[in-house]
Amino acid sequence: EKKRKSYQQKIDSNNLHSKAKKLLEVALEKKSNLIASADVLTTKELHDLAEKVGPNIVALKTHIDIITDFDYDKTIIPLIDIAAKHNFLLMEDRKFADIGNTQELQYSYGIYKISNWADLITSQVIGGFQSLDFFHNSGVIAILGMSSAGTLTDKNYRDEATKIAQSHPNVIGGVAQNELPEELLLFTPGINLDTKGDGKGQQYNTPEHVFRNLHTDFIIVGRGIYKAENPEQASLSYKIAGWDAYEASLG
Ligand code: 5IU
Repeated sequence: EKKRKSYQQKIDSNNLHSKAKKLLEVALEKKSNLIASADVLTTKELHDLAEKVGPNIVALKTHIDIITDFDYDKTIIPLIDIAAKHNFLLMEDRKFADIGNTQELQYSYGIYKISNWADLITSQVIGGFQSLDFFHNSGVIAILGMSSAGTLTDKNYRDEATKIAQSHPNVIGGVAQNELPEELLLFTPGINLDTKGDGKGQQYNTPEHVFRNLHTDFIIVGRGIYKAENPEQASLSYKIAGWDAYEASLG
């Protein structure tokens, strides 16, 4: 069986993006590879969740456009403070999918001003290599494959998308359900310890499965944590499951 690289080996590799380095350092410091997906609808829920799970995560993934009472000063400024306090990164799952010029505007303007605060952003690469040129302040995580049933990200698409991700200096990794070239960090959503699906197309695997078979670097967990009776405890369980699975995958 092919051996995976450790987080320390990845930190020591050449030309590492500063945000990838930071993420890997936080992982080693906190013994966590857990990213909590905060798919909640209010500023208060977002901040409460961030405070509860903060000690156990390397990053909090947001869909900032679903916050119904969004206000930059009330939503983002305290979130930045919570992230600093608990030492985690902010990852905006924006999934940009347009030409470079439009993405540049969406990244920095409007009410969300993502470039001000997001350490990491997700982007489709369907607009081609140059569409990623403007994401200067964040590490880009390219969408290469999806976890949902019937996704159009077939092998041909994934291979071509992966080539763009590998060659673009702004890209630190990809979201996928397959193993990636080892210079790209692999982020895997569709993780749940208790259920196989959500009846809306989502398909779940366990941390053990994705570390062993895909050599994942980071697991992304949404409802498994924020819908749990005790999100703090659930984040600890996923943190431990993720770290144990990582260590086991080192062989
Ligand atoms: N997400 C996926 N699958 C994907 C991609 C993104 O689930 O292939 I690309 C997002 C959607 C949601 C989170 O924000 O990850 C997973 O949430 P649940 O753990 O609640 O299913």
